[in-house]
Amino acid sequence: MSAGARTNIVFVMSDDHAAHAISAYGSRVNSTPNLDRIADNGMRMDAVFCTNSICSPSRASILTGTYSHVNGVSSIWTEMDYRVPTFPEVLQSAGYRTAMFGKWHLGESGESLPRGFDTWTIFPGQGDYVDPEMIDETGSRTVSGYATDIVTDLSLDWLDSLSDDESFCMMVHHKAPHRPWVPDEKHKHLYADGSIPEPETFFDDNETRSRAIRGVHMTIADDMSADDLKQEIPEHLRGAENRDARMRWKYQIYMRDYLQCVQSIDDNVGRLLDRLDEKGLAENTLVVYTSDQGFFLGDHGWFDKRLMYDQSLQMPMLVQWPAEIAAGSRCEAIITNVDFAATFLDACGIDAATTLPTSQGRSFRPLLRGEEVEDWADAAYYRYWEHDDPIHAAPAHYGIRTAEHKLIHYYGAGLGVPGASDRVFDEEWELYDLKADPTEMRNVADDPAYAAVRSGLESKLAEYQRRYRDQPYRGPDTPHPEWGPYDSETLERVKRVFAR
Ligand SMILES: [Ca+2]
Repeated sequence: MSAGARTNIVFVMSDDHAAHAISAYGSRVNSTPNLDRIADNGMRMDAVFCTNSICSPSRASILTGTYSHVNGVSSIWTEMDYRVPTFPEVLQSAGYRTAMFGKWHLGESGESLPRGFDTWTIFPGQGDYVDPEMIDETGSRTVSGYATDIVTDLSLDWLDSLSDDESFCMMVHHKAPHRPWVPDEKHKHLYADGSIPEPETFFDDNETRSRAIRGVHMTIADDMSADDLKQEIPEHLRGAENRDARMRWKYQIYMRDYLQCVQSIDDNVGRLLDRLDEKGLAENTLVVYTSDQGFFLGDHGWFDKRLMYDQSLQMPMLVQWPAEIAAGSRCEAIITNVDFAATFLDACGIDAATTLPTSQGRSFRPLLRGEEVEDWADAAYYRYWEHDDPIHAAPAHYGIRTAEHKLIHYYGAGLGVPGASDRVFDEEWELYDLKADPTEMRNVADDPAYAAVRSGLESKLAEYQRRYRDQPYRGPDTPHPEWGPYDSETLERVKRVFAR
């Protein structure tokens, strides 16, 4: 087959990069000219949502096209076990050259390592920013340099090794800008202290939210540690009376480091785009830039993710594919990470329904071409399983997001998921009117004026749970029927990590 006959895929995914730290999305805090190039060359997607806002589960959903309750990767303490297959396995069996570089975070036991790739080189676990250890099929080694550069170098070398007649799928997974936000030396002059605007919801008192949410350990003021900041908190900023000043001081350091990490991603995406241009591959290559989920950048006073509010729920998604996508286009259709696998196979001319029958997603290739799809989903279903983990204390919940509203049910139990606690909370609900209240400041779940809206959304939630074969909460003593028993080794590993 000659070059250009089949579509290539370059999938670049960072870790915890929120859309509101990309200038193509109107960022107030930074500028990302190379990421913006993808949007200018192609499409900015405005309503792409993760289905479980945390690293490992999002990655498993992307690879398999399934929800956490189907693929079994429900928390960061679960691993890929390939109970359902992945789209790279399908592409490889269809003759594609396939590669995976960077953050895997789906386990390093023999059973959980990458499959379906001709070659792979990954960080163990979360990976390190500087001189990281990396593993491949031959073992482990330390690689000198900065992680984002290294992952890009590996990717460029592999691209150069391909012959002209080979179609390929390359997954480029950056560690950045995940905690602990260690920038490259060459970006440390950027974002001078005090220069970064605070979000408008920075001092949200979360007054109308559920009790479980008011108890999360994700506040910049009280939960961001000296380790996170790489320095001690000064004496004059300690204590309850100095909370606001302490929060402002921490925010500047946190965001400076985070945005400096993002800047390295932007530089390196530029290198990758340049190479595709130089090699004449750009026209027929679907280039995707996304992140495994969003992140709170001081929004509502928080950092981290997990929750169903938009800053965490939304995945940035910029795509270029000149052969099919009009330059400078936009898409507002609701899409989830479960839809990626079917779409990528479709883009390569492969029918997902027959090759990846376990997929729960739907190809959005027609939307990339700018076509209207009359019966496209009008909501995204979400479920966070890692209930009340000892570090973040974020409650388990599920919910539904439409273009106008968001309904969330904090059902308050871990149901035996690895990493979840066995504390049971009261059941609580939240409802947000995204048109009247786009920053989700006012929970109207119990407002009589929204009774009909809530009832409609509860029906839609039930409909989507049936569609994706998930089960509603039936009490703390009724484990989810889809869960297989987790092996004792996994459970022991969870206990060891939390004991540290
Ligand atoms: Ca992540």
